[in-house]
Amino acid sequence: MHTASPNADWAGIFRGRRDRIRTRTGGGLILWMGHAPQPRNYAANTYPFRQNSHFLYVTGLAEPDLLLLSLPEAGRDILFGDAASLDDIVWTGPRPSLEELAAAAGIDDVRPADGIRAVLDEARRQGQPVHYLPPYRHSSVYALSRLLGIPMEEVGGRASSLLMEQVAIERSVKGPEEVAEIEEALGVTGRMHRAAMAAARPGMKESELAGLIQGIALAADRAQAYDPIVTVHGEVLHNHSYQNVLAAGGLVLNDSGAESPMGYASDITRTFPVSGRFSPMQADLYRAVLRTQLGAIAMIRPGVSYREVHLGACLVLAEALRALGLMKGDPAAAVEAGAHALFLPHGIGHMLGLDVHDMEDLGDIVGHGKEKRPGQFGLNYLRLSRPLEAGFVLTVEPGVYFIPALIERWRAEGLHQEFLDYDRIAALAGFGGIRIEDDVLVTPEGARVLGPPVPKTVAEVEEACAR
Ligand SMILES: [Mn+2]
Repeated sequence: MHTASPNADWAGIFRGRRDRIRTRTGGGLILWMGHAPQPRNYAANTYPFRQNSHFLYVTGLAEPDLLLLSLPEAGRDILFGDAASLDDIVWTGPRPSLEELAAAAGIDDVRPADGIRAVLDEARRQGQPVHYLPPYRHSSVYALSRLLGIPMEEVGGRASSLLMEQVAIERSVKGPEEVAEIEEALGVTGRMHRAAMAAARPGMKESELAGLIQGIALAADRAQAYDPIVTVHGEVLHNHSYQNVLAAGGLVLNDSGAESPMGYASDITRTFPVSGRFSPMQADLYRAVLRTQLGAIAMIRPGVSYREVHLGACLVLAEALRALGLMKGDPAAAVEAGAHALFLPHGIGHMLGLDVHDMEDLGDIVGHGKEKRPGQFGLNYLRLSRPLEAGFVLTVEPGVYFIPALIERWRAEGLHQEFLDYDRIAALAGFGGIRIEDDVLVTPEGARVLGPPVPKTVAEVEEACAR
């Protein structure tokens, strides 16, 4: 059971979420699939358990092997699960009863797990639709196939697009209790980032820094919201190996975040000098990224699309890179052509919530609505492009990367020569990458950067690295 934010009426909040989604889905049953434990190398040796985020959203229950059925009538939800056996209690200790779990989630009706088949069979006999979300774990595909009597290969395609849309709408706008969770997680995350800056030394391995920051989360009894990126090769966007040695004069990119007690993610990136002081070129490029990030945050308000924010930020970056002699020509024309994507091939950010890429399992409807994704290199990686609404929580994470393979390819193809100074760019091929990322709430007036401040200006970062 959860322990956070004791002042919030969580049972009422969960019931409200279920009722709104039920009403908007308009008839039929909704089958909410909780996660089963995931075996690692044999059945009893499992990965750390993480509940399905949608199930967490409508129940708050982080225990494995639970299913929830929302019936069409208002307020009627049934929690299915099995009480702990004596063996379970001997090996893993006493657990809250299903009745206690249900009460914490605002559910009145609790039944044994095998009782769900009868309810579903009856619904199908009456011709009622059963809505469910697209599963992304094989165990859920298998369970849905058995429960609904449909072949496994058809389970994904028969997921309810109506339910997907309604869940996306409901989960996109964060309530104050959710923002509080994210900010709570950011408290731990801020400590992780400060510790990495203070501890980095030439000769250390990336794994030592990665262990240090994960230890801070573990000591606070928190999971990582995702595998942290702690690397001297910041230009590898999702680099998950920790084998390199920190070299004097180099940079470290740290993209890491803890989860809150209720499972909300935080997602912060900072880039800092191994030796504690940026070189002049590092400082120039760092300031270019920072100006881009602050420019993007200043553009955020309800009604503006995140695609506009992305393109506006790219223009700030192109202007800064032209001032540094890496780009040339008209910055607006360069951005329109997509030339800046050599340095920034990803989107400016994504939704954040119970998932670090919130609801990415629901596909493009979350970030793009009914619009099609753009095809241009760079723009095609946008995770979020749709108009913003108050209550959205987003990451704002521009970067500058020198990706040798990409530079070589573009240069060989003569791509965007009128906007790129390839000689100067090639000279920086071993530079690595810089990214600066914060988590931001869209407010009625604009935007608020969430959580306690993490060192961000050149002076603040060097101060935090001081020894
Ligand atoms: Mn991110």
